[in-house]
Amino acid sequence: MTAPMPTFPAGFRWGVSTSAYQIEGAATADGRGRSIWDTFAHTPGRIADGSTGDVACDHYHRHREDVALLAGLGVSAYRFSVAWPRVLPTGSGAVVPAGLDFYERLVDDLLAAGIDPVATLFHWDLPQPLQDRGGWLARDTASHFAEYADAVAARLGDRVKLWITLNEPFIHLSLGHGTGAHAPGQALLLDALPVAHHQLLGHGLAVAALRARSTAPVAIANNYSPVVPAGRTDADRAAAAAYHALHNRLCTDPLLGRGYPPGFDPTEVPTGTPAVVRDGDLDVIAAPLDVLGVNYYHPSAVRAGTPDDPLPFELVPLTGHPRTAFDWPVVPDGLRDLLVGLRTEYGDALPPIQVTENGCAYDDVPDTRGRVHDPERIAYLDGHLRAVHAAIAAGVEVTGYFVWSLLDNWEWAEGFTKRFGLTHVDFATQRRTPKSSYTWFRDVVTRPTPDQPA
Ligand code: PNW
Repeated sequence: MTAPMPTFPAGFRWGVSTSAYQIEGAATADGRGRSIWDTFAHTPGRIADGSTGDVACDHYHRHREDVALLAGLGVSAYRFSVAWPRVLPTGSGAVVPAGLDFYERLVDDLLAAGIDPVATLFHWDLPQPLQDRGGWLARDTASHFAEYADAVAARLGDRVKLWITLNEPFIHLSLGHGTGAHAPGQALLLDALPVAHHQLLGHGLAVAALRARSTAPVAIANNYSPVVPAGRTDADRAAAAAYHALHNRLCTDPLLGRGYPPGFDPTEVPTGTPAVVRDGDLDVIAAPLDVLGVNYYHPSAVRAGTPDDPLPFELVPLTGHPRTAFDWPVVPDGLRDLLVGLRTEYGDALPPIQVTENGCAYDDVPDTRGRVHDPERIAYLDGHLRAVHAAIAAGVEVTGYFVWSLLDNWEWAEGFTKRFGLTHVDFATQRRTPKSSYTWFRDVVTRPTPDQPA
């Protein structure tokens, strides 16, 4: 780390992120219903190490210890998600107060520690009974999501400081319903596009529900991946444009009032069933956002597909960069290019941005004295923070940055094999050990800024 880290604007929000199914455990506590991830994880062959999130980091029973880790880190915000099946075990109908009690304790402990609670409402754990009625392929799921948002805001609307409706609707579409690598395990390719529309419709309806109960700002967290053509041919460039439209524009263009990108418009999905996109839907979806959440991990390289490929592109490894334990390329400048690119693409329609996830997996192991050294993670975060600063210097309004993740946790289809935490977790004992990246990030976020003397 060469030059000192540049200074961020006064009031910049520093945080870390987690999600419910990845850390909470307590899968049957206090009336929690089942989600599609319980079903998926308990299906043999779906998870790399055969594990489930039944216990995960046991955060449900250890949230005090985890709030103390947050306080020790010095962050001003914590992004967590609320498990829909804890609040509404069947997805709709009667609220289980005990489920909300847990989040109320968490939020109150955060506030007492001076940490802003940032609550995500849907981080992929759809109640299984809603999946049994069609899940996000069914239009009704959008209105059930708004009912759930109303129930959470009725309890926490006076204390949550930022709402995030959906986490990464594109990844939930593509991995959950396009390829089937994630729950609910459907491999529908582009026939899954109604899942995007119904999630975004649910988002728009939830925005209205949240605003009726809470004065806190409202956001959505999208995953973005700058797309690089694998070769110099026109066909590869066209494939890159197509993948950009799908990954980066499908869930951003309609939110910012532009409708769906050509080629991936759910209106065009051939069916004999009622129209997916109905009159007025696009207005609901384009409800003004206070913040755009940007989750960034890595760029994507694509080449043209062969004529019999079902999709107009093929993803290939992006070479020439260091790689994480997930085999994802480490490209810090991709984050600057992405942020500047959003500004260029959407201009004044772009709300202020907060980077709601950024981080990396490495095979972190405690040394003989129990300490965990993760210099690769420090280098990753250092590079990406400089990229955020460069984007701010170039005129992009970025008002916060959250590391994924506070804790090593249950990494979806990878089970416990991928460690993203600033804090090491021994899953056999639940012992938490802050890594050297935790200390490094603490030093970054607690530095005095010119406008905020120590
Ligand atoms: C995000 N990809 O998921 C999620 O929001 C987190 O829950 C997750 O733990 C984190 O990133 C790390 O994976 C992604 O294939 C899953 O590019 C897959 C991709 C990107 C993000």
